[in-house]
Amino acid sequence: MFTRRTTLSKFLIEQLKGSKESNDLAALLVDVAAAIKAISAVAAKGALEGNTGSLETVNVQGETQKPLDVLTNEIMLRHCDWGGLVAGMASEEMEEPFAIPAEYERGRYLLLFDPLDGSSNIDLNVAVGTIFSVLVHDSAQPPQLQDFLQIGKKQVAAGYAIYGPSTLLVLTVGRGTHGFTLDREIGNFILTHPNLSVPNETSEFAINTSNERFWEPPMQRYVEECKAGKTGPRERDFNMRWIASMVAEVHRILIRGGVFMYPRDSKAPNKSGRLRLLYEANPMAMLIEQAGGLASTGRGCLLEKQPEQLHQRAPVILGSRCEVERIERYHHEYDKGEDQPFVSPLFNERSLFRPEARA
Ligand code: AFP
Repeated sequence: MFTRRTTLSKFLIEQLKGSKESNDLAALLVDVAAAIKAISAVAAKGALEGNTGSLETVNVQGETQKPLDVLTNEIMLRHCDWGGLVAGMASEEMEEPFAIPAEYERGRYLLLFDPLDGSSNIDLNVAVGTIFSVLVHDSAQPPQLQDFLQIGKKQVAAGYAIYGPSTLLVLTVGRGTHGFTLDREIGNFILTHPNLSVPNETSEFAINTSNERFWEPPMQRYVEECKAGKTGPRERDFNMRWIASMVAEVHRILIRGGVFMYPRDSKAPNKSGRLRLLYEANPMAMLIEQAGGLASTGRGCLLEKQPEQLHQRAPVILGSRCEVERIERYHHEYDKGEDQPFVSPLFNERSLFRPEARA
């Protein structure tokens, strides 16, 4: 049984054979996988190692840091800075890009990551993850901030780890999206979910509906229609999920389909969305599109959005193709003044909720 299993290293060597990206990319992804194993081990210790609760520090995003935010960031840096494979790194937890220490060689890749996505879930023992993206830096000079600001289409690899009942690493090097489960006894990631595929159709959506009043009308229209189910224009019932951990939402979509939305809203008018373009949106968009799904800002291809800042936020709508296309259409119709917002039957003329009906 063991001899037939495909390990991550074997898989990467085979996938990258003949590709423009050499064995260096495989070696970097193996370093990332080693960091993920270490993060999986510390996350699993939970309160035993004092890894719950909050610190008094605030990161560049203005969020209170958790002990594991700091520790996992350090783990990612230390596993990847020494091998002569990366030219520089950037993390959601650090204001500026990380320069490779002078004693180490620099390579041709830029590694960008969110070391612990969904960290507000840590104290609840709910699934969290690590998200990463790899870009190319073809220059002998150390990278400047500008070098990290590449569109998502330029990623040569992207992936995430999900720390749940088991630890999985899901990645793409531009040849499909594949999942590996960590065999803890042996210490290897084993290919268990080859060629993940997002179904075109779905009846499941994920969005934080507590923000509904801040959304734009096309998003309100889409969600109203889903909630109306069989009695609405969609003529079928939808189910909703919200885990508040993007890795867990994207993982569910890669396994059984669905649509995930963190759209533009007016809650914080100076930010265009909640999720970070370079550390969350772009890598997840690449994984979803490599699995046959679609990723959009609502008004265009997410992977073509030009980043202007390292910690820039972006609207994210991704998952099953038919739903993402529908949401894009609703934005389009709204922008052209051609939309027909849906009014739920619960609020129409015969509604029980009409004030006079309640009086
Ligand atoms: P944290 O990493 O700060 O916990 O944020 C997680 C996240 O960026 C993403 O994983 C979730 O989809 C989203 O935030 C949840 O946000 P809400 O606060 O709206 O639930």
